[in-house]
Amino acid sequence: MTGNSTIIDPRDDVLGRARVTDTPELQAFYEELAGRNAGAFWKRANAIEPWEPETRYRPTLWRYAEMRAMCMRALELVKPEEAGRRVVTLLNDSDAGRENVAVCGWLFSGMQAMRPGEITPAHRHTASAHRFIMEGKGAYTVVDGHHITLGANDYVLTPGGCWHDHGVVADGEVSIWQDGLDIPLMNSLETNFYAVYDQPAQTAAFPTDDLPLSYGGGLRPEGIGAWDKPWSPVMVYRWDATRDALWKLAKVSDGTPFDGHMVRYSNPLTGGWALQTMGAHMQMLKPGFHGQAHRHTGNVVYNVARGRGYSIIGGERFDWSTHDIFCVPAWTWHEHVNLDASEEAFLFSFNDFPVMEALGVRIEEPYSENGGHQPA
Ligand code: GTQ
Repeated sequence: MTGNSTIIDPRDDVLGRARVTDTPELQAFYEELAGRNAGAFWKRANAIEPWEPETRYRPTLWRYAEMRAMCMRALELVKPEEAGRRVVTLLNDSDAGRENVAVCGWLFSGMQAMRPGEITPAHRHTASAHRFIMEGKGAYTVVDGHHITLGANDYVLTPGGCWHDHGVVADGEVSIWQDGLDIPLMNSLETNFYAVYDQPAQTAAFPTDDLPLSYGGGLRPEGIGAWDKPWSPVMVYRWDATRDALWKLAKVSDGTPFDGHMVRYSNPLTGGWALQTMGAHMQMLKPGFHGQAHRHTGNVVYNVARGRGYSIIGGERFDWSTHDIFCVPAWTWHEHVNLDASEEAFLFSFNDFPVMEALGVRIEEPYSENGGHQPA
């Protein structure tokens, strides 16, 4: 934010916007106010109440080849039982990102790496987590006693307050996940509690994969007791089923001009988001797809599930390929392009839209000029 009493935005030159010119008397007054833990609102009014959202975050991209190498270094250098979680944090390329430990806006993200036979000790926190599995074999997570197996491109929930520990079976392969958490939101709200479990790992209290097998097919099981949690009982959404759903959708629909074909990882009991604070999507861009630009409130972090292309974010081009990660900050124009002429591109993404919706501030605008495309 820039605090300034001089007019910068020409739109501010109207009644109802702060237009006070500094004088020596005012300067002295401002100093007196500052000495009393107070300030003159008009001095910063136009920055405190901008005409439209002004994000402090920048579009940022992390190349998988580089970040994967960083994860491998972390594997060599620290043990998960010492580190708690062996996570390489993704920090937005901005002061706000570094200060708030945010990938973008209200969202934290990190890349978690585990070797076969390793476990990440059980703990819980108020912050919710969800994860997108980038590579590996034999990974699993245990959430409140539910043992969930994980494969590449699966999406899994760890709702706030649930005990969770993770691991990779001894005959598995090194696994790398992208974690998303609402830590910046919980810390801003000053509501984040943390606790460690009294054993390193939970004992499974239910049959393996009981929740996805019970609730995963869009058919709701009868007679096994009501699900009374505010998150989706599916818990894990499999890549094959997600990709097939998009292929089927493309047979009967043209998709959307901005996002191509897109599915939400939803709570089948409500049709809403799978978690209360964070949402997630998988979208498919057909070969040669060039989406139109739009912008919206809320922040989005993308993981290229498969393919190659680019996105223009705030007028800047970011080329991407499989498992690159990039973010689109709030109210920033963006459009996606699949550069492959014969293969679909798949973009996984997670967002803070549930928060925007709960507060009635989910707002979207299409880019109306130039056929819907930002200037190159
Ligand atoms: O697995 O709960 O990437 O607590 C960062 C903090 C993952 C987790 C992260 C966490 C977790």
